[in-house]
Parts: sequence; structure tokens; C-alpha cells
Amino acid sequence: MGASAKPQTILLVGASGTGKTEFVNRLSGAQFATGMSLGPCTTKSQHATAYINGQSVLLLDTPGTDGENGWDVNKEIGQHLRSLGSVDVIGIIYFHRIANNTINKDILGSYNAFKDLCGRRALGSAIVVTTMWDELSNPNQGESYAEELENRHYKDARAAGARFARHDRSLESAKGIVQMLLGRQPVRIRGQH
Ligand SMILES: Nc1nc2c(ncn2[C@@H]2O[C@H](COP(=O)(O)OP(=O)(O)OP(=O)(O)O)[C@@H](O)[C@H]2O)c(=O)[nH]1
Ligand SMILES: [Mg+2]
Repeated sequence: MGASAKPQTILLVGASGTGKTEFVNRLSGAQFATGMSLGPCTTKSQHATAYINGQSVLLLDTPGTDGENGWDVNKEIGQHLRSLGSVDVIGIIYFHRIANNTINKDILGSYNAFKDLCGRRALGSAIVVTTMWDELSNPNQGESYAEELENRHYKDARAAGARFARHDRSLESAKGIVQMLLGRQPVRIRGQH
């Protein structure tokens, strides 16, 4: 294994209440605040290290992007990354609640902020992760929502090489998603340097 001194880093982005912080806590043992209040829960980016199959990975949890605040959040992510010094960003995980199928202004705002953060190249190192499958009143509906996301709403991300995955809230599922990114070539995201 190459002895890179730079921490492998993954960014977790997406609308508020999509499960980003819970995902980080589950993998790293961190105890960052999670919650379902009216406003965003995470207001500043925060990072924690997880160990997966003997490899360490730095997870950068970011504030939810809703409506118009995506630009500010992206700026703050850039600042946080720069404060970490020299890191290798190996991927971006974009979270989407499957149980909330309506593609409204807030979700589109989050998606646009995510694409802007990545730029076209890094979009190929992104994973669109759907969460909250357990909250669907009809689990079969999830299948058609997921297909619609992939083929319609988020099709330009897919065209740029982004992959799609489902998270069932378990540790194994979170690990599997991160493993999809471990070892990838680093990408540069907006504001990193
Ligand atoms: N039912 C259900 N609840 C979940 C799931 N994932 C996370 N949650 C809960 O949903 C709430 C929101 O999760 P967070 O991890 O705080 O969401 P976030 O994306 O970090 O939200 P912001 O910090 O506001 O951007 C918390 O109460 C979590 O425990 C899931 O798959 N199913
Ligand atoms: Mg959060």
C-alpha cells in the first residue's frame, strides 16, 4: 500500500436533515449533534476520522445546504479544507432523503451547490446516497423514486460519472459506501487551494 502522508478525505454534503452527521458518527464514533428540528442542525463543518479495514479516512461533515445558502456553505467548506492543510479529497458523498420524493427548491438548491462544489471532474468521484428508506410509507415506491432520481433529476451527475447507492442506516452500509471511494485518485474541489 502506498504510504501517502496525506489523509484520504471524503466530503459529506446535501440538504439539511438527510443524515450526513449520523453517517459520520456511526463510522467514526464521533458524537456530533444530530437532529430533526426546523432549521439546520450542523451549522459549521466538522471532521472526524474513521478506520475502515485498517485504513483511516477523514470525514468532513458539512452544514445542510437549503435554498440559497449553498454558496456560503461551499465557501465555508473550502475554508475548512484549507485549514486542514494538505489532504487528498478522494470523494464526495451527496445525501438525499428517499422518503422525501418532492424535488423542491431547497433540494434543487442543494444539488446545484453540490455540483458547483465538485465541478465536472470531481463529480465523477461523487456518490449520490439515498437515506431514510425506513420512512417510506410504501417501500416499493422507493424503487421508482430512486430510478427517477438517477434518470431524471440527477442525470447530469450520473452522466459525469457519479455513482448511486442506498444507505440503510447500518454500520455495514456506511462502510460499504466509503469503500466505494477508498484508494481513488484525489480530486480537487472548488476552494480547496
Ligand atoms: N428514520 C431515519 N432517520 C434517520 C436516518 N438517518 C438519519 N436519521 C435521523 O434523521 C435526523 C437528521 O439526521 P442528521 O444526521 O442530523 O442530518 P444532517 O444531514 O446532518 O442535517 P443538517 O446538519 O441539518 O444538515 C437525525 O435525528 C438522525 O438520527 C435514516 O436512515 N432513517
Ligand atoms: Mg448535520
